[in-house]
Amino acid sequence: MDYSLLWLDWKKRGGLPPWTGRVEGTPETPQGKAALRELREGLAALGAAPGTGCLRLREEPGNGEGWTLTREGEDVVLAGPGRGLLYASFSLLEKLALGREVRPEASAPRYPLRMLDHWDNADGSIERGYGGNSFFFRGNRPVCDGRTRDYARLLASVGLNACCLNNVNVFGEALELITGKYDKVLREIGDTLGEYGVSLWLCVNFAAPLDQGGLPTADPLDPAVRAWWRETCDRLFAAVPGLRGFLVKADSEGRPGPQTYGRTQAEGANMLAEAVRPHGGTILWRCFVYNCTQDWRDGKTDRARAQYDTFAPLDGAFGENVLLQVKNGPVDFQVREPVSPLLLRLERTRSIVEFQLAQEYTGQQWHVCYLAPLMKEVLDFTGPTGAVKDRLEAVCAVSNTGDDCNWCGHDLAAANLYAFGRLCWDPDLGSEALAREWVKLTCGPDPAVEETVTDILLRSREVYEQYTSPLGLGWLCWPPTHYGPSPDGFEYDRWGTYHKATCREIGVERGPSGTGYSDQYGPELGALYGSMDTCPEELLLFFHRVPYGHRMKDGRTLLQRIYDDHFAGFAAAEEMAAAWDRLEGRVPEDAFRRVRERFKEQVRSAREWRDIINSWLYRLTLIPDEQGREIYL
Ligand code: GCV
Repeated sequence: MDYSLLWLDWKKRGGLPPWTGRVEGTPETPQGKAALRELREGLAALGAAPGTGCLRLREEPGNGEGWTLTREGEDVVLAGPGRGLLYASFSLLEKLALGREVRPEASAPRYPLRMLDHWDNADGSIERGYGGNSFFFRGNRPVCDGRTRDYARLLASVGLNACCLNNVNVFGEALELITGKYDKVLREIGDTLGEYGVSLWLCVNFAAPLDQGGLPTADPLDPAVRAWWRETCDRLFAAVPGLRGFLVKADSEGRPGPQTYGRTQAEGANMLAEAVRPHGGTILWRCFVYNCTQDWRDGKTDRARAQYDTFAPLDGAFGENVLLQVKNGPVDFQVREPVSPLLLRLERTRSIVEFQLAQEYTGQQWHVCYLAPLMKEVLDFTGPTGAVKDRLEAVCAVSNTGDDCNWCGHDLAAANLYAFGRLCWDPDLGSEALAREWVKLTCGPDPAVEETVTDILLRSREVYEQYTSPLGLGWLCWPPTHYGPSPDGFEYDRWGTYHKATCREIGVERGPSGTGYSDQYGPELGALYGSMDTCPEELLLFFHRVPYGHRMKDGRTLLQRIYDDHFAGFAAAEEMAAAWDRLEGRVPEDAFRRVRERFKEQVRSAREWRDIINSWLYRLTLIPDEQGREIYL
């Protein structure tokens, strides 16, 4: 095996309870059987020895995911349907591995759909992938092998239950995934994932009736198009029993969609929903719809507004088996954005929030950036319509995995995968607790390692934010790769992501006197965000065009705050790298070396960010740093 098992690499430890020596039960479902196997193998690896009592698995009928743990005399009983037993087993193994007391409890997931989206292409590359190539596609075809199974185990171990195999941008051989050509291997993948309770999803091309079906149109209201999708789904769902539905990127960044035919997003989504409905299928319809050919001279169009403006008026028009998939922020996975107002607005439409574990704009898995705090911020965000986490039906994230030996490129990026799964099961868990758990499960019980790595993880997002793009401004990165600084890179381009910096002020005004974006939050939040005086400072430059001399709450000018953040962020990156160096000999040698290499790059890049952003603003303003630190002309 040329890859690690991440947190599932159970390590021998003493002091296991006596009932762990024997596991009994005769589960009948594939998931129940997987639970039994995981427990037997996991307990043996943890060093369980024969003792008094035993661990019993009691499989109950049904397809639910909840489970209970009770004591019966000297025995411990895990009860639930097969899928529940699977989650119970991993939870128990984790507790034992962490040395925690095992107490009676009941657990059930908060969301029925907890999903990872792969942006894997059929040719084996991964769009915005930073952990190697695809392990789902090799040689321009899907593959099912031992890694598929280990991946399913990893997902199940943190409670994830769905995975979308291919990139939302569907091209090349991926167009054939629904045509019958790959039914056999898709079935194998579906079954392998299904053994671990993970359902299979595919991204489809909205224009497939035209591109693959040979029809003259893909108009969602055309009877022949509707019939084509129905027949395609009838065949596909019968051939691939693990399939649960489609994820669709339509009318987005050049992808075809209903707009071409003058139809609404609801008409497009509902047409597909009707085709998958007889098979119990669901359509995940992405809301990432905006004008990506904006003229930078056009000061009226505000990309941040686009998704709400398109979808809010359609609330209630979507079929029951449609979920609108909404990115966590209104623009695109920047290190800091406000919560998407669409997530607060939809009332009669089911929704799924989309996070991005793939660190496209957050350091590309060369920089540490622990994303649990960002995800918590979104899930816990409470507006007049309640907390986001209570309004959602489902949660998904763009996966950060690939075929690298450590799955994620950066060893510490696996913490994001772990925390994401756990938060989907229980959004009330805390970022710090999850970080600590992940460190201990991955690196063992050394307290120095736990403290150091937890501290690095918890600081990492803020540090990244400090040395890159300040106060919600975003988009100062190099356009071709989205990595490294290039403050004017996006400025005169078509993406609708502008800072409009002059010698006096910076940012786009999105309050009532500007694009009016803040009004999408309703009266209370709209007023909060809409005024520079009340807008939370960390989002000041997302919402407002601000003079450099604007006084921040602590009395510093905006410009000085930006300078300070960049100096502090770089210093913190150096500190984190030094802290990691002190762990030499305490973490496995290969992981130590890999992470040290990544830190070298992070420090190099952080210095570049600091100097380029500070110089850019100094050259614009000619206002020096109050502390006289070096800024380059
Ligand atoms: C998969 C951003 C990324 C694209 C991505 C797109 C999306 O624009 O840069 O690579 O496409 O988001 O989420 O669809």
